[in-house]
Amino acid sequence: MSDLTLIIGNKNYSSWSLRPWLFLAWHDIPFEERRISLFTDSMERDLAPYFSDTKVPILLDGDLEVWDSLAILEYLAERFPAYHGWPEAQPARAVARSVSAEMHSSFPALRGEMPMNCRRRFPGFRLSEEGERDLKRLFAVWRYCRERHGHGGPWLFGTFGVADCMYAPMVMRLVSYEIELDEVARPYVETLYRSPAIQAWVASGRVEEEVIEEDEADWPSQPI
Ligand SMILES: N[C@@H](CCC(=O)N[C@@H](CS)C(=O)NCC(=O)O)C(=O)O
Repeated sequence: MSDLTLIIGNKNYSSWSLRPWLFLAWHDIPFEERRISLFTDSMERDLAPYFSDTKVPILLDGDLEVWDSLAILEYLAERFPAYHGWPEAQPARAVARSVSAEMHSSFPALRGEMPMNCRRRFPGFRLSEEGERDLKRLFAVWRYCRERHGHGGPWLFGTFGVADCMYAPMVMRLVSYEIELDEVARPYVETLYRSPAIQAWVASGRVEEEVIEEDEADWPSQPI
């Protein structure tokens, strides 16, 4: 049994929260979900008891606090080894760590221009030149993983793992902003987006009422 609590932000917007939430939900690991409303008057008060500098996600495991989405996923992979968060083969594991770290530290234009927004669609959306460069790199990363390490299943490293959780918010963005996909990205995006865990997240995001203006892209949109 586990005694886990995951503190997350608004499901519509909080891309960082989605990553560890997905690992827990995917594997049916029991956890308490505590949602705080980002960038509201209550946020500072709600997060004050924690060391994580007023940011989510935060994982509580008994007395232990773990913060930062990648660190939480690392912890969950260790805590639940049966789920093989990282690939078993060392070369694949090294690449999975590389692409997860790259997701954590890179793709600034895609993040900035396409904030995660699960409940809206942005028909005709256009990226800047920097955004297009990031997108090309994203597709190259997925192709590299799928072609070299993706045998045995539809996920980046064959079976579902930490790298898929790290890239899940990108999948959400590609769907919301109706980005044209190549032949590797298309089945990957469809498989992840249609999964019950992601659909449950989207359903919760849809009924949230808060609007965070700075996370609303400057492009005409419509509800899903
Ligand atoms: N690197 C951190 C980033 C966490 C982060 O920036 N979370 C956002 C919500 S998605 C947040 O809490 N923002 C509040 C703030 O910046 O004050 C992680 O991966 O967990």
